[in-house]
Amino acid sequence: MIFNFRKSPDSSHPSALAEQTPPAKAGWLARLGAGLKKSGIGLTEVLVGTRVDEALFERLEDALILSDAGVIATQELMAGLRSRARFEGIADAAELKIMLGQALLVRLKPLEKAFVPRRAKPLVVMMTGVNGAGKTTSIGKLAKHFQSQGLSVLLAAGDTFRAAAREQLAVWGERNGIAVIAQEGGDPSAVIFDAVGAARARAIDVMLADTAGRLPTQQHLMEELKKIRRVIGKAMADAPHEVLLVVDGTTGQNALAQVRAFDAAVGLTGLVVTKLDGSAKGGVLLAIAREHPVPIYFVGVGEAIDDLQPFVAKEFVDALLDLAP
Ligand SMILES: Nc1nc2c(ncn2[C@@H]2O[C@H](COP(=O)(O)OP(=O)(O)O)[C@@H](O)[C@H]2O)c(=O)[nH]1
Ligand SMILES: [Mg+2]
Repeated sequence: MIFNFRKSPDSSHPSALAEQTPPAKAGWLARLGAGLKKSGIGLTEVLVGTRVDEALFERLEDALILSDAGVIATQELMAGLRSRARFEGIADAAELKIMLGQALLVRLKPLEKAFVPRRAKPLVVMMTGVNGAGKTTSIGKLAKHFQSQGLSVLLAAGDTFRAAAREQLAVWGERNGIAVIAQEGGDPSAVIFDAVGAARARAIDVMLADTAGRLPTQQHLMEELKKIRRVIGKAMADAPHEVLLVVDGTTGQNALAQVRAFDAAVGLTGLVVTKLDGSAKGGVLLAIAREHPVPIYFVGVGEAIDDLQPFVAKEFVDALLDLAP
């Protein structure tokens, strides 16, 4: 099973998983592919033609823009592709597709980074993002992911705005035998501060802190997020060890604005990109790579518990272009 691969540090890198495709994995790759194919309507169908000519390049350029790759990233990619196709005398669309895949991989590979637990005890992970991005769901999935690696997990219900968010976490905790630190209403910093203390006292391996959704334009809420980060640092030096932004993969170019704003406010260490199963906007990862690169630790490809997987650039590109793995 794929989780066993992650036990030793060397084979823990996601690309170690890319070499083989166990059955469980084939399922979620198919979902990633099915979602991305919606953006691929352009990308794959454009490249079905026979001849490589200017019209094909133009259709490809449009398709990249429509998938939310962004104008600058698209233009750079196209310039490289055109000159390479000319230089190598590429006349066949299938060859061009392979070239495009290579070009995308070169750009997305730097975003691939393995999430390394066990570097601190507890490893304190703060989850941020706008409403509905998938923060709370991702915490549940990550809790399961870490538990299956033999790590103990504790959750902090730092979304004190919505009682439902607390309930949602409590259900998760109950189902998986994980303690959840929560308070009725109150200050999110205080809840998370307490949770760090509890995690230390209980010798927990990974502590995941939920936070309320907020928009980058809501200044006071962004200030609150900074405060949460500072207070975590008071509960444990070096913490938070990870500050993750959860972005909804279907929001397209707006995701880039979120990456910029949350990074400026709290210093992001990584991204979780959710809902790629429903996305026609997979190109936005290219825009992030070009404009404001932050490592992508995990991608979400569905609502079920195993639908959060380490980001592997090669898999993403193969799914985007419908290339056989
Ligand atoms: N299809 C799909 N839905 C997701 C994914 N991740 C989260 N969701 C759904 O998105 C909705 C909002 O998630 P939630 O975790 O409550 O968002 P939060 O406000 O950021 O905490 C829920 O209905 C989730 O089931 C994903 O990868 N794929
Ligand atoms: Mg939530």
